Amino acid sequence: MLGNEQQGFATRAIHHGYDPLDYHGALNPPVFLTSTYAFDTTDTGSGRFTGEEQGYIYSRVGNPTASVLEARLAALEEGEAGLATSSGMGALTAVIWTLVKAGDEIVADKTLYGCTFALLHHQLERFGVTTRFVDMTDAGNVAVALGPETRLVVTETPSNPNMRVVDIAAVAEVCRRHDVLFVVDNTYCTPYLQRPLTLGADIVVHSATKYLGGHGDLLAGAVVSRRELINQFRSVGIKEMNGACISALDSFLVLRGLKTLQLRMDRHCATAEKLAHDLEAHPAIERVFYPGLPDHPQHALAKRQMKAFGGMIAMELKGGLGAGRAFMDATSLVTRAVSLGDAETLVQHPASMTHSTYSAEERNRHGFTDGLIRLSVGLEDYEDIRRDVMTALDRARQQAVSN
Ligand code: 7XF
Repeated sequence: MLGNEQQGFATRAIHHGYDPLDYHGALNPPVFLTSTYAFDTTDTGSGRFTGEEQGYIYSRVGNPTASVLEARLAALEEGEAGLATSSGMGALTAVIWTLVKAGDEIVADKTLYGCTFALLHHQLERFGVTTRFVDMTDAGNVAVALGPETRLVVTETPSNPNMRVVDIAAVAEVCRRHDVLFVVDNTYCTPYLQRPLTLGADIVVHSATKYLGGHGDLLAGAVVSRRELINQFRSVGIKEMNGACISALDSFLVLRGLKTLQLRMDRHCATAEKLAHDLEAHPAIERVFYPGLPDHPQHALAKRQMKAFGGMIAMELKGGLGAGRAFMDATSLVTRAVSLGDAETLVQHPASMTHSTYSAEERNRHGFTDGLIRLSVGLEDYEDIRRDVMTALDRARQQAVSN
């Protein structure tokens, strides 16, 4: 990591990359609401375009408020440089479109957020880029799937929605041996719980819409990697391809969210872990998917790889889809909504919502059921969350018994 390595995570999340004394003592970074930047001479302008001169050109390529966020995210992920984007999908497409060409292959884990799956499986195929999906909970499967045309390996861990955990160090080692870049979507964990670059990954992507922003009031994304790659993602992926630059206002809001990231994550994790145990004991539940539970298949790996087990829980009710839908309709405090990482506890049904980009056959092949329900555990009082969830489970069970 560059600079400030002696400072702790919370300190970096609050301070890194900004000195108030540079801006009239303003405690918070100014929001630079400007699309373009004046050049003092023609030479300055053309020099900035060739890269001989440092400085801003146009806010699609860089903005001073976004720069503070980018430096801060790089410091938190322990990477050389960062790029902030308008959404998580903007971050993913900036990375992938910069690095692949027709004829290339990608190897990806078999469970990914629905639109990441759709991008890899449905959209990139139209441009001659094919993806092989493998079960990355066994790193050996990655080695088998890699071919001469493979450019990228892509995973999320824990995976959205079913909480499988991938061994980042083991997959990174396979990628390194084959000279293939390894991309990890760290949205579920945030750099507070897991830092993929320190485990050997090459590129980290985020949906900053989630825990990093933390308040359900913005869309944003981010990439952290080596400076050379970040420069390419900015000048090709964002500048010439997807145009998914972050706005100064959203940069400010993510910076504001980061100040409490550690506090919020500690609370999300503590509440989710307690709730996962309580859910397991409820008679309406068939199975709870949470890496903090001792019977989770990758519990030992999660303990090693993550600082805590995160705020996301997936579960399958007895009675499958019907019971799951009855449960969702019976909650009152818990809000029916997609997205995650907000202060509010959210519940959603992946098969018909976030992962409806998979066909029923694909959901089956990729390993998640139509009955799966996903909870994003919020920051409300534990007892209030527990009571609402347990009452809704009781109601779903009564309905299943009476049908
Ligand atoms: O473009 P976005 O900021 O919405 O981020 C896309 C994205 C990327 N990676 C992961 C692991 C994600 O979960 C997401 C967005 N997921 C939301 C969800 O699962 O609820 C999207 C709501 S449809």
